[in-house]
Amino acid sequence: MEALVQAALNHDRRALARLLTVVENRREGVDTALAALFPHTGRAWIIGVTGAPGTGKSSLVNALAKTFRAAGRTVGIVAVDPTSPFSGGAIMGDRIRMRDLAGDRGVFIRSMATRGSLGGLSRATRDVIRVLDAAGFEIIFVETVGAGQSEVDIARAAQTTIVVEAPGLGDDVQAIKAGILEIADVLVVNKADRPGADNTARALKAMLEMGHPATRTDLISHHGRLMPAESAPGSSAASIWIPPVVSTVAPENTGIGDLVAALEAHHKYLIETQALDGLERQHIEIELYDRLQAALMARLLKGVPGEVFADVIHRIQTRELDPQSAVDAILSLPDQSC
Ligand SMILES: Nc1nc2c(ncn2[C@@H]2O[C@H](COP(=O)(O)OP(=O)(O)O)[C@@H](O)[C@H]2O)c(=O)[nH]1
Ligand SMILES: [Mg+2]
Repeated sequence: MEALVQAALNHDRRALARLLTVVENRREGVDTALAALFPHTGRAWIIGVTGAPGTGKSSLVNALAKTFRAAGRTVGIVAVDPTSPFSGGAIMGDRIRMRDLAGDRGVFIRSMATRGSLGGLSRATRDVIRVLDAAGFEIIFVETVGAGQSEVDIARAAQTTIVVEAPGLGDDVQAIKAGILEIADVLVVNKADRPGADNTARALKAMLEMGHPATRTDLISHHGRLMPAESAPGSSAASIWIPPVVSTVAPENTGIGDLVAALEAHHKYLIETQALDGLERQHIEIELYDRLQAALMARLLKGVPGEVFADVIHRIQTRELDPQSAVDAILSLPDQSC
């Protein structure tokens, strides 16, 4: 395992692929490997790309990766699509879309397998990002389907989050519903070649103006969220970030230059306002609680026999026991180690 970690750190692509499989499937030695890698992490710029299926996320990542590669920067891509449980479909599609990047040693593409729970997926995604970060990829894109809270959580592991919309899907309304606009640092209206794109862009801008009134001095936007000015890291009038709306046609590379400029501006803003540190602290806090929760739950389940749960569930169903009393009873069982 030690040799594998060392080889991955030395940019050995086969070792990197093997290590990612170990990490993703939580094979034996995974925690040791991740611990050895950890001191090498924290250097990459992580860009989340989220939005409804078919809006053009993969096409955009492909165009962005090519642009960053042309500027000499290395790129890692992590594609997460929990809505496609069958390994063939979406992943093959992404591979084909990403073929322009194939053979470029400065790019590494990883499609996450989608088995297991979303909680497990978000943990595995975090670990995979970390491996690519340690291996020295300067920019890491994480593509997720913006369909629910878990995907939003995955997107939150990023420093810069792109929310992708496309005209004609009623996406603007869906976006508000999913609370996904809140996490946007940069909004993209892709498929700008399609009818209705201008309306979508206008609707988004109007919504942003409602949510981000630059004239209000008591609230400022931090990482796409409004918060009281005094509680935002590095707060000052200059630290207001209003997510720009960028129109693109990804397959034609239209608007990609503007999008790159918007991304760079956000990164610069994060660095100059010292928001990057605060953001990392926030991410670490969330991760720590997630891991603690998972570890405590695993420990608890190990100490409580399965029959006990079956019995307790039955007693709740027959109204002999209420759910909270059941929890208290399980936690006070003598043979569980919590
Ligand atoms: N007309 C048009 N089609 C696009 C555009 N961007 C992507 N597509 C197409 O939309 C489909 C879905 O794109 P994809 O990148 O896979 O979307 P994802 O599911 O969000 O990753 C593909 O057939 C793309 O070729 C665009 O800007 N204009
Ligand atoms: Mg995709």
